[in-house]
Amino acid sequence: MRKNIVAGNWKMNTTYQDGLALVSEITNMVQDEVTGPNGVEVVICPPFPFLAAIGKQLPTNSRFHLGAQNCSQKESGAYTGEVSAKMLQSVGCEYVILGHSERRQYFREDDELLSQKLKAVLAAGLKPIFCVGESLETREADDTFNFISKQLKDGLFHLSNEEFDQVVIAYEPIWAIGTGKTATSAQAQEVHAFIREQIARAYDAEAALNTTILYGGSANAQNARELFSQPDVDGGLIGGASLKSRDFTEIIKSF
Ligand code: 3PY
Repeated sequence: MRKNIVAGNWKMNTTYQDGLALVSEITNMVQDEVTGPNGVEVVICPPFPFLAAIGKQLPTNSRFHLGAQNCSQKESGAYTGEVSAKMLQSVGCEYVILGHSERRQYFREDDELLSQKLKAVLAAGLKPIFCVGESLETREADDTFNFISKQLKDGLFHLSNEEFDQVVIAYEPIWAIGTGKTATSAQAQEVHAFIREQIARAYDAEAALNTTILYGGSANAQNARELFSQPDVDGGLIGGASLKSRDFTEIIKSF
C-alpha cells in the first residue's frame, strides 16, 4: 500500500545554524508528540550545503528521511556549480524534488531536462518527488486536466514500471504557491483522483493504487487535516509552514 508522507521544502531559506536548530526542534517535537498509529514518513529537504549535517541530525531508523530540492542531470565532471544525484546519495539523501514550478519558471526546466534528471535520480537509487500543477490562467480557462495530463505524459510516463514504482507525485497548483491561497480539499481531491486515473491508464490499477500523491501549495497547520482526509491525498509537500517547527509538527500530526 502507498505511504503517507509529509515533506518540508525549505527552498532557499535559513542559514546553516538556523537550519540545524530548526531540525532539532522538529525531531524533538515529533518524537514527543507523534505517537500511536500515525505512520507518516517525514522528509526534510534543506538547501544543498546543509544536507550532510542535517542528515546526521535525523534520528536513524525513524520516520525521518532526507531529501534534496533539485539535482543535476549530469553524472559527474566539468559542470561547475552542479550537484549530482550520486553526491546526494552519498550524503544520505533518499528523495529529490524535481520539476517544482519555481524551477520550471525561473530556471526554465522543461520536460526534456526533467526526463534526464529523473533518469539520473533513479539511476542513483533515489526517489523523485515529481511536481505538477497548473497556473491560475490555465485553471480559469478550464484547461487544468489537459495541462496536468500533458505534464504527466511528457515528464513522467516514459518511465518503465519498475522506475515508476519509485516515484512520488506532488500536485502543486501554481496559483497556490507562496500566495497564501490553498486549493479547497475538494479541488485537491478532484485533481489527485484524476492523476491516479492517468497512472492507471499509463501503467495499471496497482501502480495507481500504490503511488503516493502529495498536495503542495500553502498547506499549513490549519488546513492540513481537511486536505489529508481526502481519499486520494496522501500527504503534503510543505513550503513556508515547514520552516516553523510548531506548524510543521502540527501538519505531521494531522494524519
Ligand atoms: C509551497 O507550499 O509554497 C510549495 O511550493 C511547496 O513545495
